[in-house]
Amino acid sequence: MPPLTLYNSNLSVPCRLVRIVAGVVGVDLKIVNVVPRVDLRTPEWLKKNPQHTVPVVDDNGLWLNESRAISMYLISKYAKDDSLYPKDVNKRVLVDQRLFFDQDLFGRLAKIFHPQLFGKSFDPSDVEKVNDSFESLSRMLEDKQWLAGENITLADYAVATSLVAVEKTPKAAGVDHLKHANIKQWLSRFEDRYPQILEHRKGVREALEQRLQSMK
Ligand SMILES: N[C@@H](CCC(=O)N[C@@H](CS)C(=O)NCC(=O)O)C(=O)O
Repeated sequence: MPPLTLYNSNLSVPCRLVRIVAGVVGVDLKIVNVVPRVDLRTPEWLKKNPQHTVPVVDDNGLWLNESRAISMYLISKYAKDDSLYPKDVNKRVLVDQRLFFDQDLFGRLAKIFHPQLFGKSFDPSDVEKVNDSFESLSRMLEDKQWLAGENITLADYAVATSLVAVEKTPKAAGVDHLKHANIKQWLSRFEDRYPQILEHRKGVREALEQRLQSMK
């Protein structure tokens, strides 16, 4: 199978999810780094991805965007079984429910980390919204090993990856998901199962440092 192409930014947490899921299901990715706000706004690119965001995946002419949708696709098409994203709709809906939560969680985190990339400051009231999401996440994990059902699923990969974005939040915001014992224990269980997440955390930290240096 020829490799799929991922249009990527090392600073992008959604790109990390696609790289993680591809690795877990055994799909080779050719990674092409782009600067989305510059490269993806040409008329040609906007036909491929009207949202001008990374990640974008080209699977031999099939153009995909939205990290969670790409992940569902990679698992449905290439995984050896359906454990990460079950075919049984009664199980799948639990994963979907968490993935929609995850999309919202990432959006809330973005309101804290995004302004600094453009030399602006975050609005403190947005930190409260992130903390509200952490409280919800903690309740979801009460007496649970994993986020959706008995086994690790795409929901765990997606939320654990979104939490990598905490690395991008300014220290002054005081964003700390590890204050919640349920989140801390689940994340440590996740890291035991998937230690590569630590490399992605480091990669995002380094990409952020480079970006902030380049703005000086
Ligand atoms: N919901 C999207 C979010 C993607 C996203 O926000 N990508 C950012 C980088 S993390 C981007 O490409 N921004 C450039 C832009 O919006 O022009 C996903 O999960 O793929």
